[in-house]
Parts: sequence; structure tokens; C-alpha cells
Amino acid sequence: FSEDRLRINYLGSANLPTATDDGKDIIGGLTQRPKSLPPRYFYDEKGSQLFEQICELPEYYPTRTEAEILQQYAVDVAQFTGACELVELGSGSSTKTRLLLDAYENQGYPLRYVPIDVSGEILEESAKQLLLDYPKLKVQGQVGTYEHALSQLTPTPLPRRMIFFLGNSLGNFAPEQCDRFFEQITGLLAPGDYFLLGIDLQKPKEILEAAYNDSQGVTGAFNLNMLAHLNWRFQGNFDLDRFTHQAIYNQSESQIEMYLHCQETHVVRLASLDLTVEFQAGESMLTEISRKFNVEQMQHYLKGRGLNTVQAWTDTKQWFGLLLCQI
Ligand code: AVI
Repeated sequence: FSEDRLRINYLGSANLPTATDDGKDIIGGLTQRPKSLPPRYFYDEKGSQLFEQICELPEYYPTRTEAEILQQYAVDVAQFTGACELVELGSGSSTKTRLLLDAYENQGYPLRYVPIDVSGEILEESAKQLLLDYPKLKVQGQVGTYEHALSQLTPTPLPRRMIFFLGNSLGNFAPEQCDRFFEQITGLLAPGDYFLLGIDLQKPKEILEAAYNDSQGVTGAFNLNMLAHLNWRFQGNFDLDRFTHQAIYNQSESQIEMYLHCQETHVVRLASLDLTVEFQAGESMLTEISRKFNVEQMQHYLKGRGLNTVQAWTDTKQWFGLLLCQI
């Protein structure tokens, strides 16, 4: 592909296949009690593949429910926003993005897509496939963390920009992270620009817990893979066999909490971070929260940050929501 159609920018340490940093967040999480790990370390190449498998699981409803909403309303989104640059946070395989690209293409708008992901392999692969399938598309990818990649955005040649954050990835942020995230987003959007947000909605505990403790054990493998990722990235010696996966729904916080439980005493060394941590038998480590929202509360929250909802869509079961906001 010509440079005009495909440009991928590796931020941070460009020689690694996945965006990296100095591991400060790892040290912070492992030296806290209770221990925790940042969910972005799920997504090395293997983890991104496992996540794609999760999206296909019968119990994991978010992906297909959001896709259903997009199938129905992507045209409305495109008609609302007019021609705009599409910036996707956590683009992964860009599968749902196609529904948006189709809608913008059908309106006759120029297609300019800026995928942002921590995993370079999946971003590159999906960008190339998109370029084959959309001959008029231009892709300018950024491999890096959201914060870093967003700080590198250059002015768009199109009349507007729409940043979109699908799949309830916002739910993986704690409330303070969420606030900081929106400060950065609203700082980047020009008046009249758009933000499209996919949120998972509150629903019975049984449905939620089944979605995160699937019967094929893919979510368990995804959770454990974070330890394998830390082993290669930071020269560690986590013994994956000593840990088991569990996800519970914390009703009072409206969030799924995903844990790795250590079954036997374990001394872990992460050599390149010069860090040694001890795990006790029975100790739990939090690897992810996945918050579940309510459409009205989210609209209110966004409004407080200067983002006005122009339209909110949901599916027939009201399991998932899609909010189009304008600043
Ligand atoms: C990426 N994120 C929105 C997923 C979620 O549902 O919170 C990650 C995930 N974790 C376990 N299954 C899926």
C-alpha cells in the first residue's frame, strides 16, 4: 500500500510488537494489597486473539448485541455527523468498524480511519484487510496506549472528527480513570466534533457472570494469559498452573470483577523490573473490572463533561447502549 493510504505509527518502544512502557503500573499493582494488575496487559498478540474468541462465545453477548445496534443505526450515525474522520480507541480486529465504514461510504463521504490499539499485530493485519476491502479508505494507525496515541493526533483534513470507543471498554476504567479519560477526549475534540460510545447495561447477575465464566474456559485462558504476557515482557516466572480464574458480579458497584486466585504459595520474580513478589495460597489478585451502566446516568455524566447526547440507541432486550454525543 502507498504511504498515502497506510501509515502506522509505533509509539513507545517500537522494537516490541506491543506498545510498552516502563512497567510502573505493574510494580504499583503488585506491591498494593490486595494485589491487582492493569487490564491493558491482557492484550499481547495471544491475548488479542483470545479476546476475539471471547467475542464469539455464546455467553458473551456484548459484541453481538452492539453489532446488532450498529447494523441498524450506523446509517443514522453517519447522517448525524456528516463527513468525519473516524478515530477508534481499542480497534482490535476492527470488525464492528466495518458497519460504520459501510455507512459512511454509502453516504458518499471520504473514508479516513485512525485505529488505535496497544497490539501492533492485530492493528496492522486488520488495517491491511480493510484497505483491500475499501479501495477509497485511508488508514493512519497508532500503536500505543490510548493516552499516548491520543496525544499524537494531528489535525484532521476532514470537516469533523468522531472518536469512538465501542464494546464497553470504558467499563474497564475505574471512575477516576474515566474522569481523566474524558478530560483528554474533550480537550482533543473541536466544538461540533462527535464521540460515539458503546456501553454495557445493567442486567441480572446470572447473565453477567455466565458471560465472564464461559463454559469453554476461553475467558479463563484470557485472564491467565496476562501472566504469560508479563513473563515474556518483563522476564518473569509466573507459574500459570498455580492460578485459577474467577469472575463475580459485584452488585453494589455494578461491576464484574475478574480475579486470578493463587492456589499455592509462589514467589514471583520479574527480572527486568527488578521486582520480587510473594503470593500466599488462597490470595486473590484483581485483573479487571467491567462496569455496567445505565443510559440516563451515563448521559448525565457525559453532559457534566460537555458532551451532549444527540441520540442514544439500544437493542430490543436493552442489554447494550450506543450513545452519540457532540461537544
Ligand atoms: C474489552 N472489554 C470491554 C471486555 C469486557 O467485557 O470488559 C474484556 C473482557 N474481559 C473478559 N471478557 C471480556
